[in-house]
Amino acid sequence: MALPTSLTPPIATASPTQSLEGPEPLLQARRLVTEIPGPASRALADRRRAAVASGVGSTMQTYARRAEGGVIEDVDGNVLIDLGSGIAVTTVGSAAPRVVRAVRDQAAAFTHTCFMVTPYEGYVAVAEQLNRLTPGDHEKRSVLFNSGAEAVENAVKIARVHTGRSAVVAFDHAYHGRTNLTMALTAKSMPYKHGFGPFASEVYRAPMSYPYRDEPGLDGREAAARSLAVIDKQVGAGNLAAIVIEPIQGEGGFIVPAPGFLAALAEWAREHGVVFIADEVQSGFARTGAWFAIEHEGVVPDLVVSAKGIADGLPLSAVTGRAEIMDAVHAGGLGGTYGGNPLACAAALATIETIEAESMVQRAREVEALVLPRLRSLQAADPRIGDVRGRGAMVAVELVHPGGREPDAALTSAVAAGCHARGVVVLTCGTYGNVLRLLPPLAISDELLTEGLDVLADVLAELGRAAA
Ligand code: PLZ
Repeated sequence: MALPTSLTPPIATASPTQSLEGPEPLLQARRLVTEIPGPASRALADRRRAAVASGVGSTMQTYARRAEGGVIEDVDGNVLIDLGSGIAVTTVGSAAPRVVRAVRDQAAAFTHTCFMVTPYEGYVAVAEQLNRLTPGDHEKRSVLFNSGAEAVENAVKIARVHTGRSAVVAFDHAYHGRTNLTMALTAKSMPYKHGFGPFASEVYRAPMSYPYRDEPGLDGREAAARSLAVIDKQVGAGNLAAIVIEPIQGEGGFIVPAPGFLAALAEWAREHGVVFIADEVQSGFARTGAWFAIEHEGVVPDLVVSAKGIADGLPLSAVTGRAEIMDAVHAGGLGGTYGGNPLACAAALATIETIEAESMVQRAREVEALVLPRLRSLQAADPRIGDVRGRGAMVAVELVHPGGREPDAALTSAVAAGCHARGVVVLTCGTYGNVLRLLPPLAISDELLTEGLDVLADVLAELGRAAA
């Protein structure tokens, strides 16, 4: 039955005179003109309740109107400092000028033909760039998909065909997506897996190196030996197609493994013909001060999974890897209607150009140099900050009850809510819900970054006084 048109909410469209570049650049400054969320956001929240499935959550209840550089403007005219990048996606800044131009031009040329029907250059060019940028100078191939989960799932498919084996190992605290296979790879039950089983079989879990929570002094090699003992006894190398690991874990808590952990796993995988898959969906694409986070550990993975930061928000993901592994798959075995959509490819090429032209890998290191010392100085005076960790523009604080390491999820939620109310977008994560993570766009200014950290410090201080 068709809806009576009078009940259909109006759909906002840009007026034909409005420039696609936006009316004027968004002023890069925090500005609060209403409470957060304001009345226009609350009205949208009411519409949402009646229209959108309640299983989808949102960190903030304020609705975006524009975003650019280091800020997000909401529908009430508030301008928020963005320390989340839409979960590590708008690394070059939302609506980055090169991306806007490339997508506009591509949309005018063609929006879709399907690479499996009538291929086009953009897809090939993105594959060439990924083959160039991912670690290692061996011969590589790439294949493109839409989401991070889809790419992880395909990396596993490729590893299985190549090895003729079926088992896959993932790690404690891992996050790899919400599809059936990637739910199985993901560690945390609530909210990602709860009630959604049965899950894919032949997925095994190994201990992660988690320096803050491991026995003190356990080094990377020892942590790897602990994992490999589990893998050896519970799976057996001869049955194992792949090890899938985030070089810095994202949703699980921004866990940076002890130095040497990844290298020892990769070495063992090579010895046993196991495909080593780096899930760089969150940590990749300049985010950590290298093109890929695993470079910090000097490890060359067999397959690399990219998504998020690859295309400034257009849905695109990829698997890149050794030619002999990638090309083991039979003709027609990989694909999908939208994989490597031309708009997303145009955005990816413009994103890569922006990262290189604006030295954003270096910029991520500058962000680290600004943020980490500030967080460490907060930690020195605040026993609730148990750990400060991360690389580049992927850094976090782990909040605990003073005097031990017991996670304080309630405090973490309160700090995030306090930042949100003051117009700073921060995210939380962690198996125990007690990690406050910062993922600013690399287009953010030092001033905005500093102001965001000032707000975080104020919120922590206020909550401390309230508890005392
Ligand atoms: N691998 C390492 O971080 C996505 C998920 C947020 P998709 N992380 C954000 C949520 O609650 O859904 C992610 C990741 C790593 C894979 C994925 C999955 O990427 O593009 O969300 O499918």
